[in-house]
Amino acid sequence: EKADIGVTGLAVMGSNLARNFARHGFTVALHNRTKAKTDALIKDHGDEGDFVPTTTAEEFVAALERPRRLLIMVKAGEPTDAVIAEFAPLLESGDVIIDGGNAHFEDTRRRERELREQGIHFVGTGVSGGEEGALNGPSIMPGGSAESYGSLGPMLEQIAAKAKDGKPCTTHIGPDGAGHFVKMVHNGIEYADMQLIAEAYHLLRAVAGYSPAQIAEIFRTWNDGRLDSYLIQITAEVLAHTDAATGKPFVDVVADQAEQKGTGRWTVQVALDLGVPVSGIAEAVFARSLSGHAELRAASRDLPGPRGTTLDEKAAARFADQVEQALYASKIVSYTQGFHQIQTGSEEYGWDIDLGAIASIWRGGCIIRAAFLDRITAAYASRPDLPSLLSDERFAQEIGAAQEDWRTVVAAAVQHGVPVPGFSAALAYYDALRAERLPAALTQAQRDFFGAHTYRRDDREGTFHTLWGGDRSETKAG
Ligand code: NBP
Repeated sequence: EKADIGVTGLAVMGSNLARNFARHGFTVALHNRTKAKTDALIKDHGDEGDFVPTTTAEEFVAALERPRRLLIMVKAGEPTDAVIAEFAPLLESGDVIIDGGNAHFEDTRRRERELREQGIHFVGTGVSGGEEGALNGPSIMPGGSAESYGSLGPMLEQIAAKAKDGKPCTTHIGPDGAGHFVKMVHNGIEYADMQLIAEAYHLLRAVAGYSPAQIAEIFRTWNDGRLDSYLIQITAEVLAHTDAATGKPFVDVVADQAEQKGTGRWTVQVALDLGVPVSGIAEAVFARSLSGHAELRAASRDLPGPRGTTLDEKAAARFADQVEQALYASKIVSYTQGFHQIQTGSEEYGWDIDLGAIASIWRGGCIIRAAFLDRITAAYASRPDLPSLLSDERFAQEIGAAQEDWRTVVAAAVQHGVPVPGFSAALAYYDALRAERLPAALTQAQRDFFGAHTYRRDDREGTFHTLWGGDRSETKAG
C-alpha cells in the first residue's frame, strides 16, 4: 500500500503531525535523518494508524502515492534547503513538497520559484498550535499554488483544528510565500498579545497590590468574558501555580528574562520594510530584548522612580475592571496593526489574501485562538473590504467605550513607574489615527529646511520648496 503523505523530520512537530494524519485514516510514510527517531515513533505509536517507516530518501519517495505529497518538518533555515536538495531530484512534475517549518517567507518565495521550474509544487505552510496542536489539530496556513491546495487541502482540512462552528482552521492563503507570511504575522500578534497580558499582570500586582493567585482568579473571570482566549487561560494557570521546591509563586522563581526565536523580530523587520506601523508588536519584541539585558538592568536599578502607593481594596477592584478595558482596547489595536500588515503584504506581493478567512482559521488550534477572532471574522463577513478593523462599527464602539479607562490605566502606570510599552503604544496609535492634525507637517517642514525635501500643501496641488537659506519665498518644485 502506498502512502497518502510522507513526513520527513520526526522531532516533536513532525511526529505529532504524522500521528495526526494517521489517526485520520491516512497512510503515512516516515523518514528522519537519524533513523532512531523513526524507530521510536513506530515503537511508541505504531499502533495508532498505518505507518510506512523508511530509512533512505529513495525508499521514502518510493513509498509515496503519486502525485507525491511530502511534508518537511525539520529545523528552519539551512536544514530545509538541505532536505529539499536531497529529495527534489527524486521527485517528478506534479509532486508536492510541503514545508511546515517556520521558514521566512522570502526563503519560501525563493524555494517555490526554484522548484516550480522543475514542475514541483512547493507549499510553504504555517503551522501553529505547538506540539499539542500538531497532534490534535493545529491551525494550518498553506501557501503555494491553488492547484496544490486542490489535492492537499482536503487532507489538511481533516487534521486541522475545528472552530466552534465546525469549520476547519485551514484555507489556501495565497501563492508562494503567503502562508509563511501570515504565520509570521500570527506570531507577531502572539508576541503583542503576550506582552499586553504581561503588562496587565504587572499593573494588577504593582499598582493594585494583588498576589499572583488573586490575579489568576481575575484572569479566570476575564476568560469568561470577551477576553476568552487560550493565552488568558494559560496565564491564569501559570499564575496559580506554586513552585514545589520553594513554596513561592512559580512566576517569582522563573528568571525574569524572556527569550525569542525570531518570528516576532521578522514581523517587525518586514513591517519596517513595508512601512506598516506595527508599534504594538515592535514594543513586544523590544520588551523581550530589554528584559534580557541583565547587566543594563542591574546597573540601572538605583535610578529614582515615583513613590509607590498601592490602592485600597475597593479601588483595586475598580482598577482591575479598568485594566480589562485597557487590555481589550489594546488588543483591538494589535490585531488592527497585524491585519494591516497582512493586507499590505498581500498587495505588495500580489497574494490577494482574504482577511476574513485568516481571522476564521485562527479561531481554533493556534496560540492566539480566542473568542475575539469570531468578532473579527464577523467584521470581515459583513464587510469584506473593511479598510481597517477600527473602522468596523462594533470595534469602534467597543474601543470608544474603553478609551477613558484605557487612559486612566496608562496614566496610573506612568504615575507608579510601571512600564506599559504595549498599552501606551496602542493608545498612541489610536490617538494618532484620530487626530485631525499630527505634527507630521512640522517634520516635513524641517525636512524641507535642512534637505530641500519639498512638501505638499493642503490648499493647492503640487510640490513646493521654501528658500530657507534665502528670502524664504516659496518655489514650485519638480
Ligand atoms: P526542530 O526544529 O528541533 O528540528 C529537528 C528536526 O530537524 C529533526 O528531525 C532533525 O533530524 C532535523 N534536521 C536538522 Br536539525 N538538520 C537537518 C538536516 N541538515 N537534514 C535533515 N534533517 C535535519 O524540530 P521541531 O521543534 O519539531 O520543529 C520542526 C519545525 O516546525 C521547525 O521549523 C519549527 O520552527 C517548526 N514549528 C515548531 C513549532 C513548535 O511548537 N515546536 C510550532 C510551529 C512550527 P535529526 O533527528 O536527524 O537531528
